[in-house]
Amino acid sequence: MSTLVLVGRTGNGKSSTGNSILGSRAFTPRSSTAQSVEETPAKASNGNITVVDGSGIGDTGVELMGGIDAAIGNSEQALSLSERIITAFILIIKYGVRFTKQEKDAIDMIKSLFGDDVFRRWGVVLMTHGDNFEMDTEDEAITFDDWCREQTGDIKTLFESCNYRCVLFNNKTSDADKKQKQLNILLDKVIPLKNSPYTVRNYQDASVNREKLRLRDKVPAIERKTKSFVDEVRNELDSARGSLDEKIRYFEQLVAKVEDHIGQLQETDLGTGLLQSALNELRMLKLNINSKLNNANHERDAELYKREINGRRSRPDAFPQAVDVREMGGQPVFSPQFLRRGLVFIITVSAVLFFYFLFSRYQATAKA
Ligand SMILES: Nc1nc2c(ncn2[C@@H]2O[C@H](COP(=O)(O)OP(=O)(O)OP(=O)(O)O)[C@@H](O)[C@H]2O)c(=O)[nH]1
Ligand SMILES: [Mg+2]
Repeated sequence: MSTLVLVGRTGNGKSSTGNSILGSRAFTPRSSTAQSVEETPAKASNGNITVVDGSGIGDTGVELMGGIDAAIGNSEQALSLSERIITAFILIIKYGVRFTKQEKDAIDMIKSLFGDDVFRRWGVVLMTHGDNFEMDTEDEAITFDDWCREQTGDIKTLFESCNYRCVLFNNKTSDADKKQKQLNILLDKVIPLKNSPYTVRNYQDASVNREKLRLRDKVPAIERKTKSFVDEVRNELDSARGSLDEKIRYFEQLVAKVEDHIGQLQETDLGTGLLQSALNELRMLKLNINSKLNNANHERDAELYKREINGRRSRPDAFPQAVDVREMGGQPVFSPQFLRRGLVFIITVSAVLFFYFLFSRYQATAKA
């Protein structure tokens, strides 16, 4: 029994390939003009082959209907339809179309859903529109295998990653032999993978990938929310009123609020670095508030000091203030001792001069 899950971008030919594998019209391919027919995975079997048409698994960008949550839901459904054992993931891409960034994004998306090594261990690249290949190589003797080996760039990387398990399908052919031959080539590539199929365990191992995918989806919204939080706090910061003490308390509350926000974002980031720019904005804001807080603290210290000095000057016992001045490294100029000693000095000098004057008058009178 083999279970094949067909994944790839919308319109690449998943449903048509499913029908070619099963030899019936089990799935409804879209008409060339219409939009996707199936929007969620569907399953059909024939004999010992089960095919899960993984509709919606591999869509990205504008094709991603219902967002990441829907894509993850589709991957869960594909796993449960497969009865939790998948023999191979068949990546459907179109032959003859440039391998674009969208194709690469689709591959990354499938890796995020099922695990980084999903193609390396269980992947087969199936190129539809084999009829175009036949037309393109009509005049050349080149096999599809040779063509694959000649490729360069991103598509080469893809082929290498699944060890050149590549198959070409023409879903439009009515040639029964051709149909059987291409199916046999596919099954030959799939059979060796049966030894170690993809299980629920592998799906669980990829849960971190899926969480990161969810996070990536939320980044723009988180950044928007952070920006409005930062703007709001900046406004509050600029319009802070009240006494210095009140302002300081307020700034401290804001710092705590921003730190709280940073902690939450760091947890949400899951070490991916996806929220780095939002985190940087918050860190800048924190620096900003801290610098205002420091200024306010200095201002308050200066004010307290001034108030203390003024308070002491205005008291009757203001002189002892001089002691404080000395404590600060200065010298007291008019301390009480200084004044007392000065007074004694002046009185003593005046007394000496007075007695000297009396003495000289006495001598002058005596001579006369
Ligand atoms: N010429 C040619 N057309 C193909 C081939 N395979 C698929 N198509 C056409 O490609 C279109 C899309 O094929 P679908 O099988 O509906 O593709 P899908 O991946 O199931 O698309 P969604 O279900 O919308 O995701 C249809 O018109 C098919 O007829 C092929 O091998 N050759
Ligand atoms: Mg389809």
